Amino acid sequence: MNYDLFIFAPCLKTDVKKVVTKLMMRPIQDTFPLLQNPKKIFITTHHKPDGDAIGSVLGLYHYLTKKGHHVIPVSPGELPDFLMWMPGVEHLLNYEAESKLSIKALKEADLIFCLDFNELSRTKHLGQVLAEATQPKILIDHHLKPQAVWDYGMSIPEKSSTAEMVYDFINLCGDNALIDTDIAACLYTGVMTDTGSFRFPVTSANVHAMVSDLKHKGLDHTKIHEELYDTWSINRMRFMGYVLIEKMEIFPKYNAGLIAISKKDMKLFDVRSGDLEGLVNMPMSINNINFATMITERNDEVKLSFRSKGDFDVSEFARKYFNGGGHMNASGGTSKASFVETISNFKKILSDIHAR
Ligand SMILES: [Mn+2]
Repeated sequence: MNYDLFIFAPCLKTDVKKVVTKLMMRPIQDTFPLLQNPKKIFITTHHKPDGDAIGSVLGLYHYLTKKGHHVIPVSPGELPDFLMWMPGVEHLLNYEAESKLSIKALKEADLIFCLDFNELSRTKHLGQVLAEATQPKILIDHHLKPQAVWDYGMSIPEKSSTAEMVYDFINLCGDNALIDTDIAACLYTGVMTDTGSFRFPVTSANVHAMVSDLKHKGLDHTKIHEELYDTWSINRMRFMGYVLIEKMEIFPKYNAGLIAISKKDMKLFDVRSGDLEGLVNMPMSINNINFATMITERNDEVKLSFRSKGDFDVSEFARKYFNGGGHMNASGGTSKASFVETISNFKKILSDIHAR
């Protein structure tokens, strides 16, 4: 493993009001002295958590608990059903449903771990509470361009997943031997879902070496794959068929595909936002399509997800046009315009880009 990756160029923290800049985000190794004796540790992740978010949180939860710490894992909101099997999921607090308990845990915590996001706003309502918390904040994340609010951390966009980075963190701590089947299941879920089952370019030799190690520790990968991908409801499958026939537009000239789903569509099939997982990728299974977008109507905003193949940077695209960000080949954003307006805005941008 190349530990050089863990040595950081210091990044600047800018306090806009006071125009004070200070050096920060010390390397994760600097947290080791803080973890020498039992601590109260709050772990959280992004809103609408996915397999990597919950896999990382629970993987780290099991590890730090084994080390004798008192750990409270908190999700900013509800979990999708396909993650409800995960070991330790019963210990997770849901900030939206259990905000008092979550805030109490945060106030009592000595340390705060933030996993799989790098802007506080990604935790939605929890963001303000986190911003006000004065305890050391530790970042483990692989998204581009982190906000400068963390005291310690690893921010490595080249990493496949936050789960891979939690694995690296455990190894850095010299605790590879503590990885058991629960930790292995959590970390495998994160790395498998974030690499599209080991097909995306971020799937490095290190990822396969990690999985090999997890297999040696008793990982049952078939069971995990079935839990994640073979537990659809009948409605979800029929909804997928409906979307592909009625709601997908392909623009061969632009090598692009668009799926747009309204609240009405979802109601029609009684599906929830977790059931949309993976749908954005579908257009990219079509020959010559290398840019896919999904626009979904939510209660308070319109959400956009972007995927690409090759060197079209969708994190830049999301940042430039839709107040978003993410990774080079997978990103997301939002729009304050209506659902219908957002669709036409998007199409306009698509044709403008190609007119240039
Ligand atoms: Mn991730």
